[in-house]
Amino acid sequence: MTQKDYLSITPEIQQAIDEGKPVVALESTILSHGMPFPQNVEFAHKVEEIVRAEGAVPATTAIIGGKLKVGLTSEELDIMCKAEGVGKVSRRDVAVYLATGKTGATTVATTMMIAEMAGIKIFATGGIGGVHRGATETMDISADLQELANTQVAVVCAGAKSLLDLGLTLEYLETFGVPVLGLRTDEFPAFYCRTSGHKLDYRCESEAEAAKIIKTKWDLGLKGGLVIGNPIPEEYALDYDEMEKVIVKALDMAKEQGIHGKDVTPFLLSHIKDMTEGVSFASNLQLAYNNARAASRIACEMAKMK
Ligand code: PSU
Ligand code: MN
Repeated sequence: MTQKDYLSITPEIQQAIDEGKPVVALESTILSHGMPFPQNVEFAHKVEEIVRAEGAVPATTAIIGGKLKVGLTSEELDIMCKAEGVGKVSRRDVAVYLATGKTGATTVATTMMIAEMAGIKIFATGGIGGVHRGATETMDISADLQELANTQVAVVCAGAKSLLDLGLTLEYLETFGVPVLGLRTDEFPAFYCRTSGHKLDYRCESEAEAAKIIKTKWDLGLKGGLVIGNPIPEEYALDYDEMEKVIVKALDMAKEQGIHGKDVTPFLLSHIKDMTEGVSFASNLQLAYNNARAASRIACEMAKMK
C-alpha cells in the first residue's frame, strides 16, 4: 500500500484539484469535539455552502473505515456531528486510526496533513491550537504548530483562543519560520475578540495580497504553512475582559479535575460554552463562517495566479 491507497477523495474534489480550481479544506474536530449536536449539523452544511457561494469546492476531512476522507457525504457529516465513538485525531494518532478502522475527527494538524497529501493549499478553521498557558511546566504545545512548521498549507483562522498563551504561540511560530499575516488587522485575533494586544508584523489589506504572499513562500520551495488571522466580524465580537474571566475559571476547573493531554482543549471549549450560556457559541459559528469566506477568496485568488 502507498499513501495514495489510503486517500479517498470525492470525484468532484479530485477534478477541481486536477484542474487547478479553488478548493478549501475544512476540519472535523470542530464538529465532533468543538460544537454540540445537533447545532453542528447545520454548521457543517452551512460552512460548505459558504465556500461554494464564493466559487470554491469545500473538502471536509475525516478518518472513516481505514481511509483519509477528503470530502464527506451528508451521512458522513452526520457521523462526525453525532460524534459517537469518534476520536480526536492528531498526527500521532493517524496510523492507529487507519490501521484499526476507527472513526476519527481531524484536528488542524491532521487536516493540514491530509490536505497536503491531496494537493489542497488552503484550509479554513475556527482557531488553531497553540502553546497552552503554563506550558513552561506542562510542555502542552499543540501539534498544530509543528504541522504549520512543516506542511505546505495556509490556515485561515480567527487567531486562537486566549485560553492559550498567545504570546508564546507567536514566539513558537516565529522560531519555526511560520509567517503570521493579519487580514485587515494589525493584531493577532483572539478568537471571540478582534484584538489580543499581540501586534503582528504583517497586515494584508486584501485576500489577493495574502494569496500572493502564500504563493511566493511556496514558489521559493520553503517548507511549512502560513497563518492568516482573520478577526471575528465586529457585530459578533465578545468583550475581552468578560471572556478572560470565563477562561480563567475553565482553566481552574481543568486543573482541579486533572484534565490533561488531548482532553484539555475539548474540556475548556465545552466549559467556556456552558459558562457563557451559548452566547460564545453564536460567535463561534460566525467567525468560522467568516474564515470559510476569506479562505475561499484566497483560494480563488491563488487559482487565478496559476
Ligand atoms: N480551538 C478551538 N476550537 C477547536 C479546536 C481548537 O477554538 O475546535 C480544535 C482544533 O481541531 C485544533 C485542536 O486543531 O482543537 C487542537 O487541539 P490540541 O490543543 O489538543 O492540539
Ligand atoms: Mn495538547
